[in-house]
Amino acid sequence: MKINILGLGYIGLPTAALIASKGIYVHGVDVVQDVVDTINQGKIHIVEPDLLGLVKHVVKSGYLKAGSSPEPADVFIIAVPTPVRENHHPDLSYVETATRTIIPHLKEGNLVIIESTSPVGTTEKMQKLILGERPELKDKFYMAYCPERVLPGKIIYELEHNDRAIGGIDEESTQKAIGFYQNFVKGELYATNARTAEMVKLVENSSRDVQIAFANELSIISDKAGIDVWELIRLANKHPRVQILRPGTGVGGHCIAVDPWFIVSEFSEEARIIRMAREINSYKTEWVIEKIKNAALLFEKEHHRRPLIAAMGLAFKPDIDDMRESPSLYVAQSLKTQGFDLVVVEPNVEKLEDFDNLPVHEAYHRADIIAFLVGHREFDKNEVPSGKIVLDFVNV
Ligand code: SAJ
Repeated sequence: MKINILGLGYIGLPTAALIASKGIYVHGVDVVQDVVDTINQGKIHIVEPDLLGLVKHVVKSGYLKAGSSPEPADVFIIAVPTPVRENHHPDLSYVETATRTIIPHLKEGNLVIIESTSPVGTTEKMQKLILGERPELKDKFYMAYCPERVLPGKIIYELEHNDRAIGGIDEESTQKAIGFYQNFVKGELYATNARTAEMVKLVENSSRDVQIAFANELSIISDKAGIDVWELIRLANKHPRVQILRPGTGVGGHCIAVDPWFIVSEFSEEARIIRMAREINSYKTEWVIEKIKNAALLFEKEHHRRPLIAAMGLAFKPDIDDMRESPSLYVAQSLKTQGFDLVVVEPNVEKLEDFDNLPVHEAYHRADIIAFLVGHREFDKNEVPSGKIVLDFVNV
C-alpha cells in the first residue's frame, strides 16, 4: 500500500510519520520547498513533542519521503489549511488546489480522504470536481471525510488513541476509509456520512467556544455586580450537573476561534448562539484592554507619572509557546500601539521581537501594574510585592 499526504503541517506531518511508522510507504507533498527539504533530511519545521524522533526514524527507514507533487498511490489524504478570510468566510482554495493536483494520478479503486476542517458539503464538492475532469471514474473510487481532533502538544498520542468519526460519500467509501484508519488508529472509528463528519468537527469546537463565551460573559457581569467570578463558578460547579468553564483573556488558537465561522457563514440566520459566542469571546479581549487602560490612567492621575505595565503571558493558552491568534498577544500589541509603557513576560519563549521579555520576578518588581493574561505555571499572584496593582484575568 502507498499513501500520499498533501499538506505537511501540524496535522499532515504527524499523520504521515505515524502511518509510515507502521511500515506503510508515505509520500508527503508540500508546496513549500523548504518544508520538503527539511523533512527529507529527517528534520521538522514545526514544534511538537516526540515528532522529531519519529520523523527521523521513518525518513531513515525509507517509509517517509517528501516531494512537491503527488505520485500515483492507493490512498490520498488532504490535510491542507482552510483559513477564514476577513469577512469570516472559509477559504477552500487550498483544498481545491490539492484536489486538482491528485486528479491526474487517480485510478480505479483509489481512496481519497479529506482531513482539512471544511464547511458542510465540501467532500461532495470535491467529488464533483474530480468527476468533472475524470467522468470515467464515476462509482469507481472511494471518498471520505475524516476530521482530526488532536490537541497541539499531544498530537502523536492523540492521533493514535482518539476516537474518530469517518463519513464517506457512500457506504462503501465509509467502510473503505474505516479499514484504512484501522491500520494506525487504536481509538474507536465511528461510521457516518460525509456531511455529518464535516459538521462533527465544526460542532466540537463551536461547543467549546459557546461554553467559554458563557464563562466570559459571567466574568463581565460579575465584575459589574462586585462578585468574584472564580468563587461564583467554583460554587455553581458544585451542582452535580453544572460544569462551567474558565473565563480568560479571550479565545485563541487556530481552531476554536475559527471553526464556528464555518457554520455561521453558511447558516447565518440559524446560527445565532454560535455567532454570539464568537462576538462575546472577541469582545472579552477588548474588555481586558479597557480594564488595563483604565487602571493605567487612574494611576497616572494619582501618581503624576505614567505607570509601567507588565503583560504576563503572551501564548494563546497556559504552558505552551504558541502565540498564533493569541488574545494576550493582541492585548500587549494594542497597549503598545496606544503608547502605554509596557514590558512582557513569556517564560515559554526566549526572544521576542517587539517586546522586552523580562524574567517573572524582575517584572513583578519593576512594573506598577501587573496584568495576568495567561495562567502559566510560573505565575503566582502571592509573589507580587505589595503596593502593586494586580489585574488577574485568568485566576493564576
Ligand atoms: N480557554 C478558555 N477557557 C477555558 C478553556 C479554554 O478561555 O475554560 C481558551 C484557551 O485559553 C485558548 C482557547 O480557549 O485561548 C482554546 O484552547 P483549548 O485548549 O480549548 O483548545 P485548542 O485550540 O488548543 O485545541 C482545540 C481542541 N478542541 C476541543 O477541545 C473541542 C482540539 O481537540 C482540536 O483538535 C483543536 O482545537 C482543533 O484543531 O480543532
